[in-house]
Amino acid sequence: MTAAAPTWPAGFAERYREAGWWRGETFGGMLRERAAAHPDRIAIVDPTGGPDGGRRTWTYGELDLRADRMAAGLTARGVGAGDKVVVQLPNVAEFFEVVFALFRIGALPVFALPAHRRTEIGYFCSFTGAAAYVIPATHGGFDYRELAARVREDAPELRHVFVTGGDPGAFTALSEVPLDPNPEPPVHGRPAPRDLAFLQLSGGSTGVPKLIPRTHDDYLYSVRGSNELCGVTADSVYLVALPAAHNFPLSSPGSIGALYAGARVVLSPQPVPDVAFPLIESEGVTITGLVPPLALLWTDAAPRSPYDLSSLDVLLVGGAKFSEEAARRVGPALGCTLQQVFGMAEGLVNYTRLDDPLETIVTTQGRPISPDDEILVVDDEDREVPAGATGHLLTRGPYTIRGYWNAPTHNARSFTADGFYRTGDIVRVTPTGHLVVEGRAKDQINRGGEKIAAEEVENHLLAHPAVHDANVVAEPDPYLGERTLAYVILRADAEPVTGPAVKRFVRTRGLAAYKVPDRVEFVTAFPTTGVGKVSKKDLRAAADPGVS
Ligand code: OOB
Repeated sequence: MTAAAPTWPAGFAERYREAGWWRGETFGGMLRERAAAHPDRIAIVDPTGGPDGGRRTWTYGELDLRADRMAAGLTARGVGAGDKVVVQLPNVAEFFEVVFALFRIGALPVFALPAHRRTEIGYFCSFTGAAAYVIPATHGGFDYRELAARVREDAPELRHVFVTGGDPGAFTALSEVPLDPNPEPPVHGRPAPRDLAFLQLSGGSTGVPKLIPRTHDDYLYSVRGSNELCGVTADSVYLVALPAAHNFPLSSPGSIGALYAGARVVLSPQPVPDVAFPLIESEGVTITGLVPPLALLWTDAAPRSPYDLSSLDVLLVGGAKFSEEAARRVGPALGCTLQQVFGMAEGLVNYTRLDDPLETIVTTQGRPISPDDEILVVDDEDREVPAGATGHLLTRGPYTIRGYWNAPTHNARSFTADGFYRTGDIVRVTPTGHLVVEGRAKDQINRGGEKIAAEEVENHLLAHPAVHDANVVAEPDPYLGERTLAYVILRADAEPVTGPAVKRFVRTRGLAAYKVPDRVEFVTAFPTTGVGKVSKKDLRAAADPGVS
C-alpha cells in the first residue's frame, strides 16, 4: 500500500467505534468543550514564561481563545489543512497554543525534540515538505535561529519560521502571528476525528527516522484510557518534566491527558530535582512521568530535599527498562505509588495498575490499556511461543498504527500482513497478563529512554575519511542503562585518528548530541556469522558480557 498513511481496515474501525473506544472526538473540539465547561480553571502553568521570567498561567478559556487566534493568524499566513509544521519547542506554554491551533486548522505538527539539530530537522522538513518551523530563539544555551537559517538553505518549501521567547532575528515572532483579537473560530478544513492529527517520531532502528501518523480518535482513546488507569481527574496536577513533545509526557497520561480531564499542566523547564522539586511543592503536583535515569536521580535526591513532595501521588517510569532494585526504592523515597509504563509512539501502552500488588509493580512493565489490544509473542519464524515463554512482541489494536507515514518499504518489514506492528521488543507475558521486557531485537540503543538507531550513527561514522567500517552497539551503563559503543575499523592507509577525534567528527555532522557515541573502540575486524555477515550479536556480547 503506497498511501501516505496506512490506516485500519473498515471492519476494525467499525469494531473500535462500536466498542466505544473511538468516540468521534478531536483535539480542537475537546479543548473547546473543556473551555466551555470551566473557562476559568487553570490549564497551563509556565513557571518561567512571564514577561520578567516569572510565573505565567493560562486558563482553559485563555488557551482556547489563544488557539483560535493563532489558528486564524496561521491561516492568514497560508498555513492550511494538511500542511506539515515542524514544532521544536521546549516546555513552554506556546507549545500548546501552537499545537492546538494546528489541530484546529487540520495542519499536522511534526514533533521534533529540542535536542535535534541540522541533520534531523533538515530531514523532517524535506521529507514532509514542511510549510513552517516553530522554534524558541534560544534554549539551553543553543541558538535555534542559527539552526533555522541553516535548515532553510536546504528546504525550499519551508515558507515560515516562527520564533518565540526572544528576538526573532530574520524570522517572524510567533507573538506577531495572531492578528485578529476575536477571530471567527476556524470552520473550513476542520478535521474529522478519523483524520491525522500529527506526525510523531519513531525511536527508529534504520538510517532515517520514520514518522508515526496518529489520528484524533485513536490518540484521544489512548489518553482517555491512560487517565482512567493513572487516576487522572480534574483535580490532578501533571508535571511535564520530560520534553513536552515526546509521546510519554504528551499522552501517558501526559499533558493531553491532563487537559482532557480538565486538570492542570505544569511545565518544568528541566527534569532535574533542583528545578522540579520546588515546582512539586509550590504547584501541588500530583503526578508526573520520568525515564529511569531521572527516576534514579529523584529517588536519590528526595530524602535530602528540603521541599515538600507529599502532594505527589503517582510517579510513572518508562521509556526504558527500570530495574527491580531501583523500582523498589521509589515508593519509600518519594512517598508515592510507582507506575511502570512500557509504551511506544507507534501506539501500544502498558501500565502497571495502581492497585497491583507491589511485586507486580516492581517486576513487570504493566499490561495494555485496551481489552482490544492484541498481543502476540512469537519466535524468529513468527510462530507463537508457549504461554509465558520469551519472544518477539507483535501488537495490533485501536491506537496502534497500521504503518508509518510514507514508508511502504519499511512498512512491509515492520508490520505483518495482517497488520500487527513488530515492536522489536523481546517480552514474556506473566499469568496475570503483565508484560516483562526481556530485551530488544531491533538495532537500536536505548540510552536512558533516548532511542538511537545504530544505522544512523554508523552512516555518520562511515563519512569520516579514515573510517573503513563501523558498527554501533549498546554497552551497559549503571546510570543510563545503556550507552553507545562504536566499533571502528580504520582504513589501512589512513592517518592515525583518536576516539575523541571521531566523536568530534560525528558532532560536526549536526545531529542531536545524545547520538554521538559515548565510546569508540578501534578493531581490525568484526566477528561474522556463518554466512559472513557482521555479527552484531557477538559485538553486543563483547560489549556486555552479561548478554548471550
Ligand atoms: C516510549 O516511546 P518511544 O517510541 O520513544 O520508544 C518505544 C520503545 C519500546 O518499543 C521499547 O523498546 C522501549 O521504548 N521502552 C521500554 C519501556 N518503555 C519503552 N523498554 C523497557 N521498559 C519500558 N518500560 O518510550 C514511551 C511512549 C509512551 C509511554 C512511555 C514510553
